Amino acid sequence: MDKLPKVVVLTGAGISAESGIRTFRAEDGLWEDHQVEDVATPEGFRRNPTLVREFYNARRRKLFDPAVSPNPAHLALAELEKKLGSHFLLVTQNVDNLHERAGSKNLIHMHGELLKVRCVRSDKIYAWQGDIEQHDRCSCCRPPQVLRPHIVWFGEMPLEMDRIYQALAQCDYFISIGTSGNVYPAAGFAREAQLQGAETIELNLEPSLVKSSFSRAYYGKAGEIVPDFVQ
Ligand code: BJW
Repeated sequence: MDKLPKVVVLTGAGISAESGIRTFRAEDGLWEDHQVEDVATPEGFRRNPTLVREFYNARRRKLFDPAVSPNPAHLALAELEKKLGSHFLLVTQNVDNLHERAGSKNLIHMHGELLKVRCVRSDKIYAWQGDIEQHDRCSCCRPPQVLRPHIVWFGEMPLEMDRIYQALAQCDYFISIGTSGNVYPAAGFAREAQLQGAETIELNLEPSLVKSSFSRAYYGKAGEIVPDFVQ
């Protein structure tokens, strides 16, 4: 078992594109229809909670669309985890549930999850499948408090950073899939892993903004190049 390489995989919106989930920065991406500061910042939520709830409610509903399901890239990563066991860590920036539906277990959702909400006062997290309505409140506080999407917005600290940096420091391979390299700290992970001695590989539709952090790169659709690469 000790001879198995240690692998950290980072995924972004591109891995779910072929499953019917929109990316952020494409011409038909989510940010084309919305101002980032209106829907993905704590200030935006304070200004207009109804707009923000509706933005995430619509995206949560999409996860229950029968046409949305894991594609061969999600499935290939779940297979890789079966081979590598605890030597494998999957860090996703995605808030969808397609990695877990494909069977991935050792998984960190660093930007949160659509299927969770949390109390604005205590930070207690609740599983949530339907819409968040204006009247929905927590059951942890007296008086009950407002619930917000369990999503990491701009200016907020991404989740489980200590565990991620520890894995980056120890990995032999760092593989980045379907992310544009626009958003930090995730965009800095490849450089971090490279500085610590890992081989870094980019699998994406096109060169990302941080392409110089990778020693190898393969370009194409995730559903095609990821299964080929991890085999
Ligand atoms: C395909 C494909 C196919 C398509 N196959 N590929 C100035 C400098 C540096 C940093 C900052 C700065 N000013 C502010 C910051 C920090 C800020 C930041 O990075 N801002 C930048 C805009 C500059 N970051 C933060 O605020 C973060 N917090 C933070 O920094 O805390 C402090 C801290 C300090 C030190 C250590 C640690 C922490 C929080 C960021 C939260 C991001 N949140 C969002 C929205 C919420 C989630 C949601 O609503 O879903 O997360 S933003 C959005 O972008 C979302 C994504 O997870 C994230 C990344 O996007 P992603 O996945 O890369 O998608 P796209 O659309 O950009 O790219 C898709 C790619 O796929 C493309 O390349 C396509 O080509 C490709 N593709 N089809 C393969 N079929």
